[in-house]
Amino acid sequence: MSKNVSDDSNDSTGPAIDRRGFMKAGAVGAAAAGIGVQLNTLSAAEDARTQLVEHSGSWRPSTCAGCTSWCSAQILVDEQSGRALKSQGNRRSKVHGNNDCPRQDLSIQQLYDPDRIKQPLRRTNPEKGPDEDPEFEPISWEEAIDEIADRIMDLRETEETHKFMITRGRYTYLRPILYSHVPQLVGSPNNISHSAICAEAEKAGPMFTEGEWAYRQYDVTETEYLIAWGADPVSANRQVSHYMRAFGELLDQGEAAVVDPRLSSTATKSDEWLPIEPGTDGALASAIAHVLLTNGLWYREFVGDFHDGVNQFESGEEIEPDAFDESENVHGLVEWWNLELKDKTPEWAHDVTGVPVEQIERVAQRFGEARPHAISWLGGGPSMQVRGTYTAMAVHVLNGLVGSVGNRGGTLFAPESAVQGLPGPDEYVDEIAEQGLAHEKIDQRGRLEFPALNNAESGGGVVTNNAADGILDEDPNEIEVLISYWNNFAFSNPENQRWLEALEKIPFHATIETHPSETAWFADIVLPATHHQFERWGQLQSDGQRYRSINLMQPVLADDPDDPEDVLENGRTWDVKTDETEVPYLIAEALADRGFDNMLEFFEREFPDPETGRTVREEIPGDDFTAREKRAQAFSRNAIKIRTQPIWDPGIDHDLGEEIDGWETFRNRGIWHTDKWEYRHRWPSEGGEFSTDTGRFEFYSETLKGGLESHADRHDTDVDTVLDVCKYQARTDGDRHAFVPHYEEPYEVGDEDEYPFKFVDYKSGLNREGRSANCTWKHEFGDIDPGSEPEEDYTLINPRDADALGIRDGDEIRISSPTGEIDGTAKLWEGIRPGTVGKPYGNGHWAYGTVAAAEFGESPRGSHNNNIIPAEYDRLSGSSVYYGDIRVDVEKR
Ligand SMILES: Nc1nc2c(c(=O)[nH]1)N[C@H]1C(S)=C(S)[C@@H](COP(=O)(O)OP(=O)(O)OC[C@H]3O[C@@H](n4cnc5c(=O)[nH]c(N)nc54)[C@H](O)[C@@H]3O)O[C@H]1N2
Ligand SMILES: Nc1nc2c(c(=O)[nH]1)N[C@H]1C(S)=C(S)[C@@H](COP(=O)(O)OP(=O)(O)OC[C@H]3O[C@@H](n4cnc5c(=O)[nH]c(N)nc54)[C@H](O)[C@@H]3O)O[C@H]1N2
Ligand code: SF4
Ligand SMILES: [Mo]
Repeated sequence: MSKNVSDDSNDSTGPAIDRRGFMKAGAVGAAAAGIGVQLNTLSAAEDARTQLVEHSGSWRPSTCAGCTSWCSAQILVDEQSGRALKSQGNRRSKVHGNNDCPRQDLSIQQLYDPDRIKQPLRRTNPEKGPDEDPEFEPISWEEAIDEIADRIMDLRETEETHKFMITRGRYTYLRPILYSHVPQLVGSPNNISHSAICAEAEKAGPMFTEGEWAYRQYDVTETEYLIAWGADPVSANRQVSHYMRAFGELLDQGEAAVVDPRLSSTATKSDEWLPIEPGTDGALASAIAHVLLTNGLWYREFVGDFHDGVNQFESGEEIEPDAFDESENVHGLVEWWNLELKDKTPEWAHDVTGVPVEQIERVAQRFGEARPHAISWLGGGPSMQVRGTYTAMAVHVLNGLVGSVGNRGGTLFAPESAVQGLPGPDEYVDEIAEQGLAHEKIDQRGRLEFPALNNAESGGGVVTNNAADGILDEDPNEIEVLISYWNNFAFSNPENQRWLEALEKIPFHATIETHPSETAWFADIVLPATHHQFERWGQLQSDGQRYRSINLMQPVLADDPDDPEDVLENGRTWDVKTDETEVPYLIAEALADRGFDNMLEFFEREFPDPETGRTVREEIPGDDFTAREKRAQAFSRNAIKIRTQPIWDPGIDHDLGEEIDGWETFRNRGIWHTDKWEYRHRWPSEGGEFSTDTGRFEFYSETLKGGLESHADRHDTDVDTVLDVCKYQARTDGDRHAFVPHYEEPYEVGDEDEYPFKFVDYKSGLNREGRSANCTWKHEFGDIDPGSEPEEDYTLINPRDADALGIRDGDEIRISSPTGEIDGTAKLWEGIRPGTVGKPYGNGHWAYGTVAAAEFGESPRGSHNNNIIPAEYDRLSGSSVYYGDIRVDVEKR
């Protein structure tokens, strides 16, 4: 893949663009992007048009972060105009190859979106609120950075640096610089990520069984049976680009079942759909485990067997612990059976879940017969619920029973890769910062009611959404200066109304974004961000096909991405900068102007170019702002070279994967692969070890026990009190045992009589997390989601329920919960379980752009699910809750 060396690609960065403030940007459709790509290239292979265009273009690698698959991409850049024409999977990728998903094509619309923020803006209306037009005025980067530096200096001078806060959403692995180093050097513990509104509860499943706080990869091309629980891998979840294609192969050699109250895209292609009552997955999982054991379908090589080889698992019967010889791989099978499973028959589960007995038996039987090549695939649906940690355990533990953990055709983690951590700023932290850092965090993690047991550590994880309450209640303290980036917390958090109030309250807020989001609406300074896929340095990774690939993001629109000047001149559509690197570098220079130079010292000394050894100041001297801007870009490039150095520097030995002979080769490929995951290597019987407290796969979780006990000790109380305060039913003795995977009843918000339905939120196949709302194609092709139609924001209702309510197709309806109400349009559809209503996430923007909103700044397009989803938590993981627990009423308007 050679780099474009065309001479004339420098002179055009696009058509004449309205450079006024974003509030004034007019409505312009996709055509205004001025590019020749039509939607018939969506996800297409290299068709005639592409081939034609290729004559004048070159493919340049970068990475798509349209979802957490983080696919390696190759982008066709037209040499005449310097414009990106098309983006598709990087053919070098061993994870997904040339494949991508339809969302990748939307990235081009995002890049050239005429509603993007094009230059820094300053608020002139001092009042903040949804109805207050910010009246932004354009300012220069220098003015904007100065203003931020002044506000940080105010906090430094009064020694109140803990009143500084950073929020981040999506990221690249250059994230420590702005997210961790900046607050550490300024002196604030308040860096709040979006992780707990994303999928942390899901990680609790593998954590408290295998000791891995991580997502899995699934060996689908080798599997014989797959159960997907509230995950929709051909449309959402992770590594969609790979699974979309591999799903066909899976169906050739095996079977798939989907557990979901909604007929998802994956369910439409599967052998079985189990339309479960929301919030009851734990019951189904326990019943499947019950059938696996009573029918003798566990994988003996992994789990062990009875002394005499005779199966003693019988419904309702306890087992003597020493009747069973556990293998050295596992811990606590008999305890789990005795404490949870023995009475969890398919009949019992049918009453709880509504899934037919025969279907439960059949799916369990087929899953067990496929052992050890059988996958229990956990998504956010069953786990992002008030009692989701236990459901996550109940679902994931099935992989242990059938011996598919780390095994062929099972669930795998990622092999270790050769990237390295960035240098840390410890030596540059001064006394003022130290005292600021000693304060409690604004999300209150670690308090009795928020264990957030990331890696089984009390307060180890974030409680994203609770930071709004922390800000509003000034508990533990007031927040005076906020920098937010790559997130839209005013929209993306459940019961998001609280974030509107919190943002209203913060005296100074700067945000770094591509779009004029709801969050930006409350900002004092808006900084235009580079688009991650086309305009900046960064690194992400993909896991699949037993590999981890390390994927580079680079400013592909520039001819020489290594040259800061070229990147600044030609690599960007507008006057944009990179959140994670350039903005903090410029802030550091401005802080040094004001007498606080620790940050600049750190950036300059610790981030030399690893090839030349030069610091950014040696490379680009001078003190005018233009020199600073170039240094900021050089800093960005150095940071990514440092992060990836072991991959491309032949002087650094590793035996972790591919060998690459230099930076330029790596840059031109844009991707590096680990060696393949070795099956079974973590099994103690094969000389390995799990990362749990016992080193074994835990059916009885000593790891959770340890985490809970240390949290209880910290608060001078006992585990049962912790569980009670945190709204779990589990106790250290009794029916629902705290240390084994088990079923807990859904914790419901709202009274059943008043709110007879359950709400099913889901991700649209064209939602790029929250970021494609202003793409016309997202709306135009809305029928990609089963049950939906183009341009509409439908609420799915089962015809039986609609009939009882007198609601017909297309009727205007109102959906209310204890938290709020939203309007919708009814779509009668059999593919949603009776008693539930479904609605995709992502509509209801009143800002973000002229496509996303009905009238920008005035009225929403469609309606917003987070208005009716209450701010509840799975407190063991800190996660926000979207599923299973949300009761609503539906009426005709
Ligand atoms: N298309 C698309 N893909 C994406 C993203 C995107 O925005 N769009 N975002 C990415 C991100 S950031 C993440 S974190 C992942 C998350 O990916 P997933 O974990 O796969 O998705 P969620 O949206 O969390 O899960 C919602 C699913 O659970 C179902 N569901 C709801 N309630 C229940 C229940 O009680 N039980 C069961 N069994 N199912 C239930 C819903 O119908 C829906 O299918 O997706 C990534 N992939
Ligand atoms: N009801 C409901 N709520 C959800 C979800 C759901 O399924 N249902 N999904 C949840 C999940 S899984 C997640 S991960 C969160 C995501 O929520 P957040 O982390 O808040 O992120 P988004 O809403 O995706 O981010 C949007 C912001 O990023 C900016 N942006 C877009 N591209 C770029 C870029 O390249 N660089 C920079 N600097 N900014 C950019 C845009 O201006 C926009 O304001 O939402 C969660 N909220
Ligand atoms: S699966 Fe996600 S990361 Fe991959 S191409 Fe699609 S949107 Fe981009
Ligand atoms: Mo997410």
